[in-house]
Amino acid sequence: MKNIMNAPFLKEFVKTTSNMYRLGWDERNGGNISYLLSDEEVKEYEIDEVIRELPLGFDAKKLAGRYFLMTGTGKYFKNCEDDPENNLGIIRIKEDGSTSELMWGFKDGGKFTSETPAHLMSHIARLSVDPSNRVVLHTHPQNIMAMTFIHPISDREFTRTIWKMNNECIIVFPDGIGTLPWMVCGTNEIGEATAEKMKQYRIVIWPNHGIYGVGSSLDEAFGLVETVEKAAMIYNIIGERKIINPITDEDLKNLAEYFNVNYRKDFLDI
Ligand code: 2HA
Ligand code: ZN
Repeated sequence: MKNIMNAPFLKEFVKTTSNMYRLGWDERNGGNISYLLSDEEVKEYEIDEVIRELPLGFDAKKLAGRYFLMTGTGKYFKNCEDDPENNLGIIRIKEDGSTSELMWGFKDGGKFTSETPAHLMSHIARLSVDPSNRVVLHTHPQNIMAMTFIHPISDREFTRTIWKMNNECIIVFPDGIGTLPWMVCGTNEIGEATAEKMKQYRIVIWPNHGIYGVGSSLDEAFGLVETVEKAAMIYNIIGERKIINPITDEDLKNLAEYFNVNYRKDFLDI
């Protein structure tokens, strides 16, 4: 059995939290990540003893037996790389679906992120449409947050604006962006609403708060979020100034067709 401290998935995970912290996206304890471990990953490392039980407070039966590496509640992204064992944990979902078992980490008595409902419910939703999904990532990027204060909150309108701020966008997320109304964070309700959106989107915006991105790897989930954030930054730089050289709906259609992506045709006025 190998020591988990050397696990490539753990190294990549903590590098991601450091990177996100340095981008200014994860102030204080802002942001959280959950990573579904594969059976091979679990077997290789010493994570087969239950340390203690942690109740979930919602039904995650569909994830029974699965292992998740997660950030801890109240923990800072800034500190994960130097001290993974206190700031992160690995839980296994019990057969009853409403309890989890701590298998590693949260050494100082901590527990999983306050956004665990949104994370696990999003895993369930994404796995139902994409069995390769592994990562749910939540963060507070500056430009996305700013944009949600001044832009209409609708899936179609938000997606259209972002698609038109960078040619890459329709190629990277042809499925578009889901948006929620403002809701109290950390609750089962926002978890359920996020997961509902995740059945059709890989990106969900929480107005005045942040964003969720998902994917089959940390790179993929992070890459989605950074692409949206870059586009939101262009939007904010342009501000009130008149756009005289726009990306048109016709341009978007041509891009999507050339790159052969299955885009939301109903989001274009064509
Ligand atoms: O706990 O990001 O949404 C940190 C958060 C809550
Ligand atoms: Zn948050």
